[in-house]
Amino acid sequence: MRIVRAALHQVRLPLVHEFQTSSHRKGFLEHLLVELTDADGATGWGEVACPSDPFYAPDTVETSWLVATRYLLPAVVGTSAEHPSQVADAYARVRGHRFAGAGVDTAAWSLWTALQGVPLAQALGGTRAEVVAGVSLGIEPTVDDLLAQVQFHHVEHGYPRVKLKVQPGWDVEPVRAVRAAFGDALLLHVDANGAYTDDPEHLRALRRLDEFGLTMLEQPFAPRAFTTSAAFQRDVVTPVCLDESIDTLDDLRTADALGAGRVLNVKVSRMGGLTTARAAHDLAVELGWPAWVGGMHEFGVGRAANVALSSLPGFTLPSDVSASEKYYARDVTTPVTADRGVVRVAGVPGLGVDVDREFLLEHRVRTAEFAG
Ligand code: OSB
Ligand code: MG
Repeated sequence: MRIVRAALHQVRLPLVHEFQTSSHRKGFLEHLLVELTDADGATGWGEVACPSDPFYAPDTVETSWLVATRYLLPAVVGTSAEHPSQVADAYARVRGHRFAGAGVDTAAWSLWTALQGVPLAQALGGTRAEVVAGVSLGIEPTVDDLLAQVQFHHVEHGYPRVKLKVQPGWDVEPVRAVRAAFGDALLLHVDANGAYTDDPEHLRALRRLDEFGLTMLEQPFAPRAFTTSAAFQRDVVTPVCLDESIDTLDDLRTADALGAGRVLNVKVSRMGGLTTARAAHDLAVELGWPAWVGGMHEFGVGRAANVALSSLPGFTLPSDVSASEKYYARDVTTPVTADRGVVRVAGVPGLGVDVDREFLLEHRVRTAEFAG
């Protein structure tokens, strides 16, 4: 394929339910959509699912826009590639800024699979026709509000796995309440987004979570706190899952060597695209780490890529790929849907969803275009 044109669209969509993590609260999201066009006029889409603020990762909408418009898109326009995994070679000198790179890499995969006439999932090595999805629930104003959210998503919509955002002061109590109300059969885990430190009070609260049979404790400590995480993992039975700690394959090897965790959250955004996410899947299998696909509240473009990736055989735990409707009343693509927590993997060539260009343009904040 030869990439002759690229566009970057910043698009703002309202969220149906405000989402709060240990670091921020959001009522709408702005993501960037990358559109790559081949010499034959075919297009491929990718999503830069970065938060507005640098609280999850250093990346923000503004930094991703800057790096994509100044470095990534000018570098890829005019290049040819035999395979989508080669497209990132054009900007290999760029350090970090993986969210921006993820949008470009995903657009290259979706363009190439459309041109080849194969489903994205199949091209990635996927083997499943459907994937199991879980929901990620934010910090709520009260425990009762949280129980209502679990009731709605787990009981009424049938999502088999529930993940709760936690932070110091909102941890043992909400977990105990959810266990008491919904029982031990619920696949339950917590995600702290790195909000805990080795302060003895923090460690005491985290250790108390060990008694609730959680599937995992996701990212208790700061991204680079590998030795703190390793010391904690030696103390508890619950597996520590690493999210923010793992940007590269070397990070995963480091975590494995130190014993800093036992479960891997693979995110396309955090790892710079489908190419590295797929390689991380392979390495997790080799190292014996159970893995699953995480999300960043993606619009339909990134969500479809997450579903395709989730179909790989080493992703043995439910993914954060709930239906579009959990987040958006209307999406920029044909929606990703779930039936009792099961999402069907698209069997059509390319990404598997259609972009609604008219709706996208209605919600667009700005666009930059590149031709070569
Ligand atoms: O840590 O998994 C996370 C959303 C924004 C930032 C960080 C995270 C999340 C989620 C979202 O948990 C899960 C989803 O997209 O459904
Ligand atoms: Mg996480």
